[in-house]
Amino acid sequence: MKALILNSGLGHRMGVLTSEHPKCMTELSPSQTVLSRQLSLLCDAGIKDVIMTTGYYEDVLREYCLSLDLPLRITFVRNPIYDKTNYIYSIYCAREYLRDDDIILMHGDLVFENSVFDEVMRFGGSCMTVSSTQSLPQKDFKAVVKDGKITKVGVEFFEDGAVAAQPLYRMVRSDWMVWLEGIVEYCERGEVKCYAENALNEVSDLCSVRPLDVGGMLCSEIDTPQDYSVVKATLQEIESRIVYMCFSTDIIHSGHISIIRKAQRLGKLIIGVLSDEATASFKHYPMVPFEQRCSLFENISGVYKVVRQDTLSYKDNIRSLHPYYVVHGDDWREGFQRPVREEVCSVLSEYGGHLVEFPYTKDDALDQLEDLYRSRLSMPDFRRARLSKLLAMKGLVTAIEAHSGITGLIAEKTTVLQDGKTYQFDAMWLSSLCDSTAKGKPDIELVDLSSRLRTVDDIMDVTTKPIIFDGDTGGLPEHFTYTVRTLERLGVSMVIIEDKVGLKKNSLFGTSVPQTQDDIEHFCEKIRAGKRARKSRDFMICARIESLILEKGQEDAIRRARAYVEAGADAIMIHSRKKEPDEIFSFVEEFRLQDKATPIAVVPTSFNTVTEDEFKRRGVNIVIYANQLTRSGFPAMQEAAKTILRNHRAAEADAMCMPIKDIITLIPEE
Ligand code: SPV
Ligand code: MG
Repeated sequence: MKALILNSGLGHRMGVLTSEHPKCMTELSPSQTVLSRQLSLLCDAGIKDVIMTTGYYEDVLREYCLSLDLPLRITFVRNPIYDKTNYIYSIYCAREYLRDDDIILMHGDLVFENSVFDEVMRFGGSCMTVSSTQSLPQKDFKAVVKDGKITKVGVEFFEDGAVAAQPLYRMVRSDWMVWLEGIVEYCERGEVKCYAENALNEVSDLCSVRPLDVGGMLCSEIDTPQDYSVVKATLQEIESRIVYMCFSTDIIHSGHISIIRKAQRLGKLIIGVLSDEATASFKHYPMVPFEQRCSLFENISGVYKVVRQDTLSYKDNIRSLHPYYVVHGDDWREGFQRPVREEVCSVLSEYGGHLVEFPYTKDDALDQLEDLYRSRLSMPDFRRARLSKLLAMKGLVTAIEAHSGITGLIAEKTTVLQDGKTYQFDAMWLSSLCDSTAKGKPDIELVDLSSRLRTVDDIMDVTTKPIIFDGDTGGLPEHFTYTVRTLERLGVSMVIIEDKVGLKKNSLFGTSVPQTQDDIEHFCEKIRAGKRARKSRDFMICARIESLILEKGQEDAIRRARAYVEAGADAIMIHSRKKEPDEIFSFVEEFRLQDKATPIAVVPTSFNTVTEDEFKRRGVNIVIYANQLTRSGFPAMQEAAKTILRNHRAAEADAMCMPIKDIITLIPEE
């Protein structure tokens, strides 16, 4: 594609503005003229060849073009009788350069906003820009449109079907050749003072030039000083429009750069960088920390500003920045981001902002990098370290029990979008109760460590989230040291051991079964042994206090908590089987009087009405949903089994089952 820019004319209606140079060199801003703007747009669109007709102040024009130092091959073609002819003759002079390609034709005094040019470049076929929202100008071009095609262009057409038109054309070669031959004929019979469009009008039935309606967008010729001041002010307003995009990516690739470049063409680009927390909530823990992700974007030329976006929802940033445009790839029309998009549209509509969506380009190289990163997430060192990072980042983390590969996948993948935020569990709880139950065994430390580790391995095989391991009593201190090393090596983030000895029973039995609490010093010794065995700083040992379960009172619980922290516990867990959360709240309150830092874990199985927000407010850091998948899954299975038995066939159980198609596609093959 070549560009043809017509710059031969005198521009006499501009007065002093054109007394020393051609009209196209009129300044639009201290750093831009009409011509430099046109040429940069051509460069951005990847056009390399420009044919420029010259005449008036030709030397000044040539020198100016060279000084711009743009990556363009400009062929200057002089119209020797520019002062006696119209541009039809300039095109005639340049005809030999114009026969071999599609042509973008523009008058040298035409100023159009970037989006107009983008649409011209995107147009399939030949077109001329028109504006259906503009009233018909008295002196300027009108195009007459019939059956979607332009039949005539000129200043004299006020008839039905006429629309205001601007001399910016995209001409595919075959259509252009028809017009060019018309121009040649006109000029060779001496008709050199009319518009080139007169020649087009005679052959318009032999080519197909369609109107490209640019509505109210800026696309104007500058003929007079009045035009000049209006266009200049409009352009300034357009270029100061705020454009907003948000990114959560760790890696910037060519697809991002390309959409950023497109967004920059719409105005001043502000980039929102999604906070670590928001990113982790819907994707995965960011590989590159927030500050570094910000500086990635700050270092892209032409990015006006980088701001933080705290939620997946754009609402707050849109309300504070008031962008004229929000830009996004069109991939968010479907999937979990769809409600986010809908909210963006509704917030923008509050003040007349616009959403611009560019086609999403799938990038295989990026997908591979993401896969690589995802696989690293599951590597022991990465996975293990993530729990302490999440604790530091979020203040409160949630864990749900997992006892198999499939429950691990549920813990890993279940996502809920609510009020513009995405919610996921942060971690998995390797419950002794659920692991034993899945194996049909009682929760009495009967399932040995090797078997429990097999479950850990099954889960780790298909997930990336951090794991909190229910270590029961931890066994003898001498054994616990090995457990710590093994778990740590596997990539488990935390082991929780409870201060009980003898035959361990599940805490929720409370005092209805004999259970013995360890003595403080003995349990502290176990903690110390575990801490000595630990190799990495990010593996945590959490001491679980059973005083409330065994009705020993808060004082005992607090005394133990302090002793365990003193012995090196990285976190404490306080357990209760009361329906009301009061004893938990009162323990947390008292513990926090002296210790603000040590993370506190709770297992709200019985005191299940307390929300995560309330726990967080009261100083809790880890909420473990210890058995809900097991308790919901098994009754459903039992019911299906009973239904088959009752009916002596499976048909009646079908409604309670996942369709076969879904179950076989539930788990991806890679
Ligand atoms: C488990 O899930 O195995 C626990 C928590 O230890 S609880 O069942 O409440 O004791
Ligand atoms: Mg347990």
